[in-house]
Amino acid sequence: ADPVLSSREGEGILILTLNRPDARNALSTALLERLADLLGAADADPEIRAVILTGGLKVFAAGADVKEMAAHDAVSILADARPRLWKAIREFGKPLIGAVNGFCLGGGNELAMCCDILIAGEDAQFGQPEINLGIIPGAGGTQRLPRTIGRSRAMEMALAGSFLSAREALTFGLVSRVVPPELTIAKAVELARVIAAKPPLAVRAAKQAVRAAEELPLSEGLRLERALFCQLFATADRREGLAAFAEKRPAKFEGK
Ligand code: DAK
Repeated sequence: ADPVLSSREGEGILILTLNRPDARNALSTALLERLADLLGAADADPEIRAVILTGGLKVFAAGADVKEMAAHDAVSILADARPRLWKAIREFGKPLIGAVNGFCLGGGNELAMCCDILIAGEDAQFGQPEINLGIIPGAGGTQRLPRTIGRSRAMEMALAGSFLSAREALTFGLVSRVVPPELTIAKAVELARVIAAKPPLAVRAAKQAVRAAEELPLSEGLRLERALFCQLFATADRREGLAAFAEKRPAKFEGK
């Protein structure tokens, strides 16, 4: 079976569904490869304006495929294909909205943190249980969690393996909304539709700038913001946006 299902949802929206239900959507190398390929194709397809990533209604992902990892030794793990795949996933340039239900653990939580906006179902549970396996997070968990929810809570997750409920994840800023589980995808689609109607070059620049805030010192981040802001003055969509405002009509953006 295809480890990631892909479907179009109306104009400009793609839904990617992790599809290894028997393994709680564990992130096998084959799954990550397929996901990286699909995101690469979506990035290059001008028709696609936003992507939704979900594991369906029961589980987001139970982390790396533990059975596959058990086959690695200290040398083969160095040549592991997965870091390259994770990098490709992180570099997706269009809006990526996660719709998370059930367990979102280990690499699953790290994958959720690759999303730009997270919608959680009330039953979602977030954790980094790698410590129980004698390892630590390997796809950014120790770096992104403290930047997102703060050091003390990130330490509790990484050292004690504590889980966060959906409500806690909302309070701590890991997710932006909590809805009944059956509405996570609908809510993500609603947001994706709003974003899909915005000028795509400005959307891409906004994502790049906000993401850079996780990495750059403030002065460099402000410089990047300024450069991206000025670049957008060269776009037809910027002229259209300002003209439409002056003429009191809705803007028609073309991604140019
Ligand atoms: N990998 C492989 N199979 C898994 C799995 C996983 N992570 N999680 C569950 N499964 C499989 C189970 O083995 C079981 O298979 P069968 O026995 O039916 O063949 C089936 O899914 C159903 O699992 P359960 O019977 O356990 O189902 P429950 O609903 O009772 O429990 C659970 C669900 C998610 C709470 C539980 O399965 C669980 O605790 N799973 C393991 C969670 C975990 O430890 N996750 C962290 C994995 S470490 C890296 C990047 C990333 C990472 C590492 C390196 N690089 C780029 C280098 C990430 C590491 C991790 O994520």
